[in-house]
Amino acid sequence: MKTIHAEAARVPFARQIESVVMSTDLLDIHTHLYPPSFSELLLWGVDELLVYHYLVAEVFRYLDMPYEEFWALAKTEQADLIWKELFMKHSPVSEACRGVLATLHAFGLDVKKRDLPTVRSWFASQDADQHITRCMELAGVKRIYMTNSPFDDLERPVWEKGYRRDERFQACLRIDPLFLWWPEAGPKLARWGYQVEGGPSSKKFFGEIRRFLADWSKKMNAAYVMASLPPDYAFPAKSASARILEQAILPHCREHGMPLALMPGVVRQVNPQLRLAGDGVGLTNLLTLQNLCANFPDNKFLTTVLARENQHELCVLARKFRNLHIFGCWWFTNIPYLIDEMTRMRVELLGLSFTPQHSDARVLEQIIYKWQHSRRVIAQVLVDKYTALAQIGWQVTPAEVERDVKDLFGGNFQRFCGTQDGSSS
Ligand code: FIX
Ligand code: ZN
Repeated sequence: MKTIHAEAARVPFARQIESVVMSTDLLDIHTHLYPPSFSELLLWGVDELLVYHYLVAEVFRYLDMPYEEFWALAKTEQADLIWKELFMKHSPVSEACRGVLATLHAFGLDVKKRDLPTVRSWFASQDADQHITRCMELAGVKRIYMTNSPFDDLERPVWEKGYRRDERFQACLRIDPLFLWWPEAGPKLARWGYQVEGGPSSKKFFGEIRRFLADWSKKMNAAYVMASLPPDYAFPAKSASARILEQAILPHCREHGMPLALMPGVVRQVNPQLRLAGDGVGLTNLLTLQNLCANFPDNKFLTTVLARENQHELCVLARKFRNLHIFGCWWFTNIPYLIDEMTRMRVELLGLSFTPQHSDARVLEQIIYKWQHSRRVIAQVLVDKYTALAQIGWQVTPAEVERDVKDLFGGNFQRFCGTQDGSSS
């Protein structure tokens, strides 16, 4: 009898929640997208969608051609091959394949025709700038957070020339080389005029790295500093990298009130022949993050971890440290099956005090499918949780649902960062 009553209450209630989750505008707090002023760094269109590194990894499950032969093909030829193998010769059921079709479908393109040339010409007729706005509208994205690396030789000149801000985009300072590849980053900093030649034992060293971080944070007006880390990254440690973190990066973040986004768990280039598609995943030792949160309570850590097996421990850490904000279902975990599992686990352990998703889009139009798919899963989790409350007599009001969803879709993140409008200014 009770179950029937709960089910009856569920239907209109569920629709209302779903519609709030599907339509609330959000902040996409980590992507690899750029405004048009970064010219070729902004990737968009069906060929880019098809040669996305997620699909490159998948197509090699079927291809037996040598890797080099694939890389020697022109982009359209690679896209043709991926289309043929992953969409025509097999049904496109993987999340990345389904994502391409969901995106085309959202533009009103008729995917059942399986007509790649027509799709190509439709994209060719789009104006990049207007297309960005349209994609953001379709995805319900208010602002796109970029990944901006001064170490990237294509990107750095754009900043140095003077980038005219595009309100749709927010910069974030990416500094992986400082963490991991000091032998590579050091000579570069020296070349750019920072006096780091003496190494960690010289008096100026850490101050000069801080000067580098301050210069670039300012130039970019960056919302946060970020880096991905290998699973075994250790802190505290005697390594140069751990000392740079303690004596330059963390003080910089404290001084400027910037969170440090740490993304551990990636094992770079487990198969270098796959190039960008060749990175893997490993189980992270989260003691490093625990040490950081415990020893630096005045620093704020934004974290997403790559391995599924780390997700529970990460939630428990977030229960212990309020200077830790969990975000997103990153990369290999950005599949509905795991988004569902992770979001339920997070809600059950943390309530609503996290940011459930980011898109990590590398190709503009991906924001459409990544958000559409994630929103559906998040909606279902919320429906279940609010229904469970209704069954014990607690009815959330429509205004409360809207409040909760806004928090999940950017409000929590902004509060954690200490910004009201999602920018660092
Ligand atoms: O390190 C990162 O920010 C990763 O998200 C990317 O490098 C990765 O290649 C990716 O696109 C994952 O979605
Ligand atoms: Zn990323």
